[in-house]
Amino acid sequence: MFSWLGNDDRRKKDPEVFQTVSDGLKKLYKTKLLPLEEYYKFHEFHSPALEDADFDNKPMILLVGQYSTGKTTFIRYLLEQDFPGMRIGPEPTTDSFIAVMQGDVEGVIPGNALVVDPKKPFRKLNAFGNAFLNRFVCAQLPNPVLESISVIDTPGILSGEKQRISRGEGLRTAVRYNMSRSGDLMQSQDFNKFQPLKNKLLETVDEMLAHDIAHLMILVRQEETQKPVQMVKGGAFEGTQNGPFGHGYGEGAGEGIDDADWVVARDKPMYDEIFYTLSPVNGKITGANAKREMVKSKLPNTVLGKIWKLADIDKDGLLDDEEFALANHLIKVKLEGHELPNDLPCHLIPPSKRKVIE
Ligand SMILES: [Ca+2]
Repeated sequence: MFSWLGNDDRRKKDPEVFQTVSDGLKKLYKTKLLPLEEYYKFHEFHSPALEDADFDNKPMILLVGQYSTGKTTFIRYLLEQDFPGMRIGPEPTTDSFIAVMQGDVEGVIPGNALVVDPKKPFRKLNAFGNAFLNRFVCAQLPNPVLESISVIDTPGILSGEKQRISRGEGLRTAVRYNMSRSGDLMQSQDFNKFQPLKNKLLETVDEMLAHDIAHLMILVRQEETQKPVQMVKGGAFEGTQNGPFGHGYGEGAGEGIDDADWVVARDKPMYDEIFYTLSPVNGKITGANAKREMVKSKLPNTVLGKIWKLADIDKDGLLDDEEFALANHLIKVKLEGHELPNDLPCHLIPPSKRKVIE
């Protein structure tokens, strides 16, 4: 008589063990949600049942918009290459729905073949009829971007009457067809005989939402941490993980890293004024005079020592006006709470000394 208690406990102790999130979702759908959908004829009134392909396929991006807004150009930019069936131009060019997907060989699969392929998530589109399928193709090609996502290019949406007429009305026909089909279905149903409430089916779904899905969410995080970290390839950010969004990029000692001008030059006139009060000889001030000024920052001697080493670029024990400005710049960086670099980054080296260093 306490079977409900036993049931519930067992569930908490031994949640279903799944290898991957998509396997888990697939199994949960088939064992817990699908029976409910079937019982209430959800597939007849609303949408067809999900198939394996709906779980196994990559996330899909559908690009929708006015014609000539650059939808196809955008896809080409993402892929960094052309795709079969691609047409770009000022006038309505893409006149079909093109599913751009990963494939070992480059090629185009027509819509009629796509809707019978159980590995592709397009089988339900069969319902839209030939008018639509004639305007639906899959462009297959090997591409690293497509290993993670699929993209669907669509014909531009037309507002003008002239263009609308000159184009096929596949989509419009398909929508009309589906609306009349659902109308017919509703009429043929006897709502007095609609299935009575079956609590067990609802409880199963409740349980799935409360326990199984929660368990899968943990698995999502695990899968993500196990993924190899993708490094940026090529360009100024080669080898970094987050490009310009990496920790500390462009801040503190990294400020001015992308600028053509030496970042220290911005405040150099201010530092120069102090420099000329420190009795420079042949354009350089002594360590003792520099120290007198630098301790005013109240930074600990260990930090100032590090700044001195970074700033005395030619290691002659003296600071010229550029080195002194650099020392003050580094003091500012430290006072603003940033870390000091162990080696002076290239962009902080005064331009006049860059040749000396190389
Ligand atoms: Ca020096």
